[in-house]
Amino acid sequence: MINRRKFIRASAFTGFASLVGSKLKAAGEPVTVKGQPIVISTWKPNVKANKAAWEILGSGGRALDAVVQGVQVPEADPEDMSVGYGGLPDRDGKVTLDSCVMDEFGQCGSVMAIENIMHPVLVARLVMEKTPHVQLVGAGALQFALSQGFKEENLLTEQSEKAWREWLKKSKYDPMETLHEMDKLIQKQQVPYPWPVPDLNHDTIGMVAMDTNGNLGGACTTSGMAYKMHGRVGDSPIIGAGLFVDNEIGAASSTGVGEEVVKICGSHVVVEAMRHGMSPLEACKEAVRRIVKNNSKNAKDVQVAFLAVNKKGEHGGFSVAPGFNYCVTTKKGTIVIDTKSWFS
Ligand code: SD4
Repeated sequence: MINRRKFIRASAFTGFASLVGSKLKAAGEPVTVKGQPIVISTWKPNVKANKAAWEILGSGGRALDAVVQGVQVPEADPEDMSVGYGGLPDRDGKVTLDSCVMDEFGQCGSVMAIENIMHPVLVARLVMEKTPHVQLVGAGALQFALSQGFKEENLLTEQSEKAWREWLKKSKYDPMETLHEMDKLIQKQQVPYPWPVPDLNHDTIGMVAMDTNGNLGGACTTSGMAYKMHGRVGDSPIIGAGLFVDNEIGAASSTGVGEEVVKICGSHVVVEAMRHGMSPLEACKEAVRRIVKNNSKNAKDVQVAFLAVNKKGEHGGFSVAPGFNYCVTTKKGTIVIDTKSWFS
């Protein structure tokens, strides 16, 4: 946990985008941006994931390979209680994972509610590459993983089990109430992470990248909302909701209350807004606006955040409630950006 606090902070990041922008071809033509790779990911603890992704991107590798390598970092980290190994379980005490990938050809794959596999992102990639399908769920996803040589592992750590047993005492699934409790704690400055669940380090990873060939790729992976109903699937593994990549335009990903993201096809909205001329920041704000509109009575209590990158290498993020941040890595290094939000 201590390492997680050692992050470089920044409130703005400029310069790089304009360099890249000057190399763009006329509107309408396929755009190739040489030489300016970039990777961005949700939540500041994921600077470690960016570092892993950069090992590939920085040496000219493919965006898809980079993001798949990057998101495996939190998947394998038992301290990260919202992704992969050590992820908080559902209400029945089972760790169920959601994951997806999408590449520059518009190909994609995902696994939903898969159990006992530490790196669901690798299985999602194989669904894309080796099956005629896009999505595999639950037992079928596990069966496919095993057929590809993956080994079953217990992903419920002592720490996560303890948190679950504590939750069982009340057995109340209420993301809104959790958020309020978190707000109180933050005001007392007791916790490093503003949102959401009681373990204090909820940080589903959505990661999108552009490589030296100007190609885009993305991955999103999570253990989902803690103490969810068994079988619940969030936005993260749903193409168009938790992740969307269009190699002509840009890529986007989301984090937060997945149900709200699914209802507006969030990441797809962000990419389409960029297609119609919005910057990544404006596009993320447009998706947030739709979520706020859908939740007119309680929008303040529904945390959702988006991040996006476009073909110029510009990036942006925006959230419903304050507290979202994202990591950006380019040749210049890594920074963490605290985003603006709809509500203050
Ligand atoms: C979900 N969107 O399962 C995920 C949760 C999340 O940071 O992103 N948490 O709904």
